[in-house]
Amino acid sequence: SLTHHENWQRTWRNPTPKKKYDVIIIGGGGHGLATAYYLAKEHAVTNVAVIEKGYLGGGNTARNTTIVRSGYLWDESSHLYEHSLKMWEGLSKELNYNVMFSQRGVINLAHTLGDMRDLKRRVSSNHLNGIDAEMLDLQQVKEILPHLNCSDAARYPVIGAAWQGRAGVARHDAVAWGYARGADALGVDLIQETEVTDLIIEDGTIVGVKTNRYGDIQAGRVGSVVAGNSSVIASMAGFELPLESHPLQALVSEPIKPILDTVVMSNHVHGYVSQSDKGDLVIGAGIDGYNGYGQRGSYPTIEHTIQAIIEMFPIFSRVRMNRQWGGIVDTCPDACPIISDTPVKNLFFNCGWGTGGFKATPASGYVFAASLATGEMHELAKPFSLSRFHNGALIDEHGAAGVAH
Ligand code: FAD
Ligand code: PYC
Repeated sequence: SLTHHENWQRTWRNPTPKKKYDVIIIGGGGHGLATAYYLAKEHAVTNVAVIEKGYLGGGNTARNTTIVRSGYLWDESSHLYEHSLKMWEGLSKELNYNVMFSQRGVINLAHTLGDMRDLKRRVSSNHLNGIDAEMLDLQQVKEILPHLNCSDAARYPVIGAAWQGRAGVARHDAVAWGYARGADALGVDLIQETEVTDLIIEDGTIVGVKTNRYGDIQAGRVGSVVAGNSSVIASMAGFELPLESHPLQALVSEPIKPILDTVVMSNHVHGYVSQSDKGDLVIGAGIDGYNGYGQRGSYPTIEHTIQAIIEMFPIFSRVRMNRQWGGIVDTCPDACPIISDTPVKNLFFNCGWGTGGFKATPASGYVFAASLATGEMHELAKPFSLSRFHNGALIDEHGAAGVAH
């Protein structure tokens, strides 16, 4: 059937890098590519290279469970994630690329009075920030999730939930590809299979990067957007970041007929599940307890996570699992990102999104582009500066992160 599909056009060029760029972005995941796109589109900064050690979007962007929502607790994060959710609502049109954003709603189950109080507090806080969120009683939960085990005999019976109707899922690859195509069309050079092996710093100012494939490349400014590898780049710059890198695993089942038309998360029994457009159940775990850079799955995590999913949905007990994998997440002590200048002049970091950065891809790129273009942090990014670890202005979003860590 592919016989007549020949001579396909490249979606983006495969350029040899120039000797010098105004901006180099290290890391061609969704966040790096979005940054490059908005640098070119919003700030007319087009002498830009994205340097990616593997292939575009092959890191956490390819490995996540694609949940998009904005129901965070504190104003600073709510503003950022809601900005992102609004951008998602127009993203397919903006990029002329179908990112398959499906606002099928996200339901956060409550199994204890403690859960109910946490969720109520967050829902109230969301209302103060103009974010759609509501509490559901058990009857309303049953109407949305007819297959959920709502029995009193469950180990942790469901007693209610929080619901965000505008939340949902998107197609992870499409987001990376849409931003990549858009950035390339605006003149950005996307350099794949090229690792940044060191930073070139003179008198406290970054002036370029060293690569394993093209030698030294000079830059006016450098943005590091490498998620789980951020500590590695920081060590090249001679400072430490308050980050831990952990594997986070996910798995998908064989495709089955449509059965689940929303996204279900439970902090308590701990698991989250949605059904992709292909029919697979997309299932996620908590972070692995140890630090590591392994992008693979493990049996204990499958067992623990599947236990939780089956406790919630006994109907899935005979569905077969197809694939499992891991990504490396960069977790901060307050479960919030770092979008910041650094002790090295003209070197900026965008990292620490941990288990929850996919949903932030558009806004992260938008605010980081503004910071790289002007040298001044964008208003929405300012609370996420590295300085918060010195002045104590932490923004604790562990509860809203939705993933145990
Ligand atoms: P990445 O996509 O990882 O991109 C970073 C890139 O940097 C990589 O491609 C890497 O190859 C490159 N790189 C690293 N070092 C170098 C170097 N030295 N030189 C050149 N390139 C380099 N978030 C949500 O919002 N919702 C979810 O449902 C969700 N589920 C998740 C489930 C799992 C299993 C995982 C692992 C993560 C999940 N996340 C989720 C988190 C989300 O995936 C990340 O926060 C987000 O994708 C980070 O995007 P990024 O572009 O910063 O990173
Ligand atoms: O951030 O909503 C989230 C999330 C869900 C699963 C992994 N991350």
